[in-house]
Amino acid sequence: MNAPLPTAQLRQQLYADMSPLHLTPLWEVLHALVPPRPATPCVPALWKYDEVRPFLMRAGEVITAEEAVRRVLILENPALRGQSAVTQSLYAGLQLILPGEVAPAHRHTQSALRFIVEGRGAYTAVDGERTTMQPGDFIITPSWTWHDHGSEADGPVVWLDGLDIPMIRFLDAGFAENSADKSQRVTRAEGTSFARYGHNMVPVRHEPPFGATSPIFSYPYERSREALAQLERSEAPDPWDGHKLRYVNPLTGGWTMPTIGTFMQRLPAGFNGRGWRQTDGAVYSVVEGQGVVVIESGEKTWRYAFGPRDHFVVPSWHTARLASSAGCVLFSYSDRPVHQALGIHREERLS
Ligand code: GTQ
Repeated sequence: MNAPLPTAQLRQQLYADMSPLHLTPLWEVLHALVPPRPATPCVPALWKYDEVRPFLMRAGEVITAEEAVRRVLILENPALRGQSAVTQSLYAGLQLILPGEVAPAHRHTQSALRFIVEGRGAYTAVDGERTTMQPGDFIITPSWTWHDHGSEADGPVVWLDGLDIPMIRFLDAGFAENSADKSQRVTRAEGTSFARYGHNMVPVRHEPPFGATSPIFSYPYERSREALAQLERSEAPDPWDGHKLRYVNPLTGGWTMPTIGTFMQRLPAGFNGRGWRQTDGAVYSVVEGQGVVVIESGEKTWRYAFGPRDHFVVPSWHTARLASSAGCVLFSYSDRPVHQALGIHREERLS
């Protein structure tokens, strides 16, 4: 009689025998599938604008906006190379447009934001209305709206593109098409959507033009900056965030887009913030001033000194704190609307 095989061997035999039927034992992977806390593969990263800009300008020499369709350098999370992702759910890139160029009209189910980083005078057109870009403006391209970009500026214009590309890929819900027209025909005067929806009033009879997305597609920096400056004069900063506001859809009070939440915050001079962590990984674009972000996870610590036009990413459930000796303004975006819609958003503020 043969001795019974050891359990470990029996298990390995079972795995091997059932593998051709595409069957896998849960108990070997359960811990990783249902982790006690988020264990993102993403890592923190910083892109210094001074280091990135020369490559953007070189891109401007080797390809036109039209040829590239979108002349963008993707900010890839160092731990997700090749995936065109800055976090598991979000995309970030820096787009360059040079004087006289056009990035041709197309539309897609992915939602996009533009945050203007350098230069002024380029435009983006959304469903027939153009908006001129100024540094610090937050502009959105709602899902499935026609959009093209162009420039009548006299120098390069660079903006941060934030899209939900990895999320839509995950859902296998991406559609796109190109327009027959390179540039859209302008059907509404610039400023129309802001006049209709941007002043705490809305037209008496209206249909939300962009479904679940805000009807305002450009939120000028002038307004956000003034609001934050006023708050800084009139009240104490939040110990974690400084003075932080979230951009809203004026029709609902909710997020400007269904998949991406956006924020702008002012850290007053001498701010030394407390740490927090949240499930939504966030991308930051530094608008003005200087500061430091310290990010921690497990035994690891990252410390980034940042200045204007730098970008950094704080991954899910990493502890972060912000400090600024001279004061600064930060724009950021994350997938928080999705976490909240699913009822899984968590945030912890450390004392
Ligand atoms: O401007 O439409 O960075 O479709 C990536 C995909 C920008 C855009 C990106 C896009 C766009």
